[in-house]
Amino acid sequence: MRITKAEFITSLNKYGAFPGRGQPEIALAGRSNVGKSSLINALCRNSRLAHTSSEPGKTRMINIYRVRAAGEGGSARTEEFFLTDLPGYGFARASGDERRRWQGMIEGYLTGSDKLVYALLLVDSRHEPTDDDRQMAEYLRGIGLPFCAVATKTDKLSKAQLSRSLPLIYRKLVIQPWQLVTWSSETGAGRDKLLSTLESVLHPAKAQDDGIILPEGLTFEDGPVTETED
Ligand SMILES: Nc1nc2c(ncn2[C@@H]2O[C@H](COP(=O)(O)OP(=O)(O)OP(=O)(O)O)[C@@H](O)[C@H]2O)c(=O)[nH]1
Ligand SMILES: [Mg+2]
Repeated sequence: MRITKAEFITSLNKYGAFPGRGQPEIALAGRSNVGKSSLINALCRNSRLAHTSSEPGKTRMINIYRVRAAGEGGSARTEEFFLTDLPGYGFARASGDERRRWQGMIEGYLTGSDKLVYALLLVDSRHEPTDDDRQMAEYLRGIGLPFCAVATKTDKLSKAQLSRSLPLIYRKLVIQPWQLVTWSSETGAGRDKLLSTLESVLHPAKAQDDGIILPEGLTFEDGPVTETED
């Protein structure tokens, strides 16, 4: 899958679902500063799409991006889906009230959006996931939303360090190795793998043809197959 266009659509500043336009939504969740907004920019190859910051707590609302993609190999198929950038959790300087508001906003979106088909749970590849990360993984399993983990900022680790770090992530999030993508927004490492994961989520039937193994929790019968004709 090749991304041909990506644009910012809106910020949701209240609880509840994004009205959407029938296209599937994929949410990005993770601690503040883990690199959610940077991932959107690197995935879409547009550094000005989502605002990023070295200060945690940059994204305070649910920001929605519309992405248009084309199939590989000259396929005429194009499709649209939404990436939703959720505010980061675990932001130490946020007040109790603010944390509760963010939690309400994130949970309201995750449970209220019937077009939400998948989530990316980002964790920092350099650290063992926190209790908050584990809770988020459990929450996603609890609501039955398929997800994969994305271990970010791998450019900051050597290969040896990364191979020591990954088992801590599998264990803490209670996931299998194939449910994780290693990622760097700096170098683009992991981009192809993440794009093919997203394609298999959006196009289960095509994935089946190609012999792709779906993320756990999804069957080939599940999920929307959105074919738009140009
Ligand atoms: N070296 C490196 N730095 C990264 C990477 N991804 C993000 N960063 C840096 O990490 C910081 C936080 O990135 P953001 O993308 O703003 O993080 P976020 O998860 O959106 O944060 P909130 O909006 O606060 O929830 C920024 O300084 C980024 O430049 C990466 O893959 N490698
Ligand atoms: Mg952000």
